[in-house]
Amino acid sequence: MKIHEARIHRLNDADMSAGPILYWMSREQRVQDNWGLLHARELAGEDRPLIVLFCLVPGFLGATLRQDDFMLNGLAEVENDLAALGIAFLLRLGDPEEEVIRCVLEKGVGAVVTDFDPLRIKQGWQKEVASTLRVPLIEVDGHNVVPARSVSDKQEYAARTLRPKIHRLSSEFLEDFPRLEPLVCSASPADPVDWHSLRSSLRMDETVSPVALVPGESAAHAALSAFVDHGLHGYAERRNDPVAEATSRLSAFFHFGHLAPQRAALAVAGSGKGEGQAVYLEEVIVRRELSDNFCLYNIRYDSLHGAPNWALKTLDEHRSDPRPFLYSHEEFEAARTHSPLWNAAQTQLLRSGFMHGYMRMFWAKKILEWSPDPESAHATVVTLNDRYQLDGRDPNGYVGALWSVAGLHDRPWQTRPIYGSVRYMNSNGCRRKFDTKAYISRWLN
Ligand code: FO1
Repeated sequence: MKIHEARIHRLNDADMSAGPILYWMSREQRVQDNWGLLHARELAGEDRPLIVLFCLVPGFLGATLRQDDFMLNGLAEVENDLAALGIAFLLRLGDPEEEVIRCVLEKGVGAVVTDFDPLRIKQGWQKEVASTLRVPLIEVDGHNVVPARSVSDKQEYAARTLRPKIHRLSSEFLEDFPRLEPLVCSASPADPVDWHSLRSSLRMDETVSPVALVPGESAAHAALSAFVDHGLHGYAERRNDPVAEATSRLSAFFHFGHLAPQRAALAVAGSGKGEGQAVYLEEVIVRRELSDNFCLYNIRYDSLHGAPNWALKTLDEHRSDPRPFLYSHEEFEAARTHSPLWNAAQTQLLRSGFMHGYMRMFWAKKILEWSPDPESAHATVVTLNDRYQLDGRDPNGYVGALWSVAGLHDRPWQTRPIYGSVRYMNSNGCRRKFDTKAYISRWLN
């Protein structure tokens, strides 16, 4: 079955040669609903082996035991599911630029397929590999319903400018996935990964403990069906209520690729549950694709200077406004501020690796208000988000940080101290939305 051409993007112009097809798995760590793996399977056809390679980079962008544990457990499930289809799974420790080339030479690989990922680190790996390889390196967008490279060729200003482009194309791209077929021509079975010795060899930062959420493709599908069955109706009202915990909590499964956002969109679109559907589809398609669009076209996506000029100007004009409260990075990290509500949010983050979307905005905006300057505020938001969120180091997180601190994809509001015309939020706003007392006692006692 041919996958949609627009999902495929050649990263070099080498010709395919004989030998196995290699799928270099990175962002989409799942077996089914994976356009990159489906394309690699299509290239393998009936007469070539197909090998899947994951390059494990210890301490990737500051990842701790929390994220690594979640990811490794998910990869163990990938190894099992691939074996059942006669597809070898290799895991190599170290620099992907070297490991991919080594694997290609070792196995006599004829072509390599890998995942689209707008993050600078991934683009760098792929560029390096594409220029060294003598065989094709083919990028497939397995993360977006409408491929990021097709939906727009520039940084979009806001959801309202991207939404019509997505709506126009979604009927063409919101298609169901074919099942991944077992391999006909299996490679010699690879030795199973020795997960135990791998873990002991990794210098994982154990100061951030694993979380209760069960990782992996099957747990992700269970979470999706639970959300569609119970979380969708009333989603429109309750999605901003952190006590109701009404959100889909699928973000960690999307981040590690255990679940395709397209699968979630298909399940929700097909659920027939009217009111929550439209709101959720806006988030899982438009908002998520807006984040990939921003990171793809703005290399300063993880810096304050990736923010729109109007916001940088207004924050600069208010740089020397008095700060009634000031906290250091360590005080924020330890949830030691004067605000019980803010401390409850930070405690939820420290303990559960998750913070509800609405609280994330309040939490980040207060860091802007209580930091010495916008640059250090933004750095604190990104550092804490990436260290403690299970879904940190993700385009969604970088966009969320800049939306909260510096008005990205938002508009100017009435001016006030410190914020300038960046949107203000406070605990009264939270109190209007949900039972803040219940939330505080849930996390502070
Ligand atoms: N991707 C990889 O290809 N190799 C890794 O070792 C790796 C580790 C990792 C740890 C934490 C984390 O949050 C993400 C990690 N990723 C890794 C990237 C992840 O797979 C996603 O592709 C991106 O972070 C999302 O753009």
